[in-house]
Amino acid sequence: MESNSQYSLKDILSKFNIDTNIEVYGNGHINDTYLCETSPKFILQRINTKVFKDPDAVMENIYNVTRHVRAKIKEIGGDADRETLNVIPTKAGDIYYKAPDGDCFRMYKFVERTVSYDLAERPEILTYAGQAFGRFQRMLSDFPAEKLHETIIDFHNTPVRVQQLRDAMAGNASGKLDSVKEEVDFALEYSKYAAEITEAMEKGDVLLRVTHNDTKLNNVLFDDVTDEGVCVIDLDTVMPGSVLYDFGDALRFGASSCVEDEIDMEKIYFDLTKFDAFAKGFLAEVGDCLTKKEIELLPLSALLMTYECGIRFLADHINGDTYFKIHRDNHNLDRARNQFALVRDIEKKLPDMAKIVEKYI
Ligand code: ADP
Ligand code: GN1
Ligand code: MG
Repeated sequence: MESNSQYSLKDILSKFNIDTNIEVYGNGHINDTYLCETSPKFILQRINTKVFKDPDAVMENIYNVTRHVRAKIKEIGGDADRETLNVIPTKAGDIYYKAPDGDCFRMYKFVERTVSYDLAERPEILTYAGQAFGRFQRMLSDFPAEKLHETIIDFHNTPVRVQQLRDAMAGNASGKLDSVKEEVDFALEYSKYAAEITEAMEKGDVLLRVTHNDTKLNNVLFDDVTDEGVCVIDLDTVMPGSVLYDFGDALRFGASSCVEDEIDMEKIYFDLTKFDAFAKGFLAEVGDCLTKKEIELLPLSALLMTYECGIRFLADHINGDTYFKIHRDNHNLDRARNQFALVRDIEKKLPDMAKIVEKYI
C-alpha cells in the first residue's frame, strides 16, 4: 500500500509531532497498524478507506464512544489511559490526519503491559474476554444510538451477506468459481439459517443496541501478568447492532480449537469448554438485560456469525481478494473452509450450548 503513496510515514508522524522509528504491528485483517517506538509508545494506523468509505464518520464514532467509556471508567476509579483507546490529536488539533492523496491516519496511545491472542490456550482467557466485551457493551447501554454513524451498512445482516456472495459468484472476478463448488454448495445450503437474527429484530424480539460488532479475541488486550481483559480495541464498527452479533462473533474466533486459517480440518472443532468460559464472563455482565428471544438465540448466534464470516471469506476469494488482507494464495478460501468446518460442528452442539447458557441466566 505504501509504495503508491506520495508521502513517507515520517511525514505522517510529524503531523502528530512524533519523530521515531516505526514497525508494522499486529494481526488485523483491515487497517495498517504501526508501533511507534517512542517512550511512551504510540500506535499509528492507516485507516482502510476501501472498507471504511467515510473516515470522518468512523473517527467521530470512535471519539464519542471513547469519551463516553472514559467517563464511565473514571466514575468507578479505573485507569482510563489503559482501559479504553485514547485518540491522540494531530498538531493541528484534528482527530485524524488526511494526507493530500486521501490516505487517513490516526494515532492512539499504546496500551502498555498487555498481550493479544489469536488462539486461547486456556479457557480462562475466554472468561476474561467475555467480561471485557460484556462490560464494554454495558458501558455503552446509555450511549445515544442516534449519534452513531453506521460505518458499514448491513455489516451483520446475514441475508445481505448471502446476496453479496451470490453477486460475487455472478461476477466471478477471480475466475475461481468452478474450483469452489463444494464450498458454494455448503454456503447456499446453510443459508437456511441466515434470517434467524434479522427476522427476530424486525419483530422486536431482539433489540437494537449499541454493539462492538467485531469481537475477535485479538480485539481485546489482556494484562500480561493476570490475563484479565484490559482494553477493548478496534472500534471502527461500533454501531447499532444486536448483542447476538457480539456474543456469536466472539465465539466464532475464540471458542475454536484452532486459529482462523488452520487448514487441517481434522483439528478444527468448537470447544464447549471455551464456549462455557466465554458465556460465563459475558452473561455475568449483560445477562440480566436480555430478552427471552435473545437468550434463546445465543447458541445459534455462534453458528450464524461463523457462517457469515465464512461466506464473506468465500465471496472475497471469488472476488479476487479485495477486502481482507491475505498472506498466501487461497488464504481466504482456507479461512472459509475453516469457518465452515466450525459451522458443522457448532450445529451438532447447539443443544449442549443451550444447557450451558441456562446455567448463567
Ligand atoms: P484491524 O482493524 O486491522 O484489526 P486493530 O485496531 O484491531 O486493526 O489493530 C491491530 C492489532 O494492533 C490489534 O489486534 C492489537 O494487537 C494491536 N493494537 C491496536 N491498537 C493498539 C493499542 N492502542 N495498544 C496496543 N496494541 C494495539
Ligand atoms: C476483520 O479488523 P479485524 O481483523 O479485527 C473484519 C471482521 C471479521 C474478521 C475476521 C471491519 O476483523 O468483520 O470478522 O476480520 N472487520 C471488518 O477475522 O470487516
Ligand atoms: Mg482488529
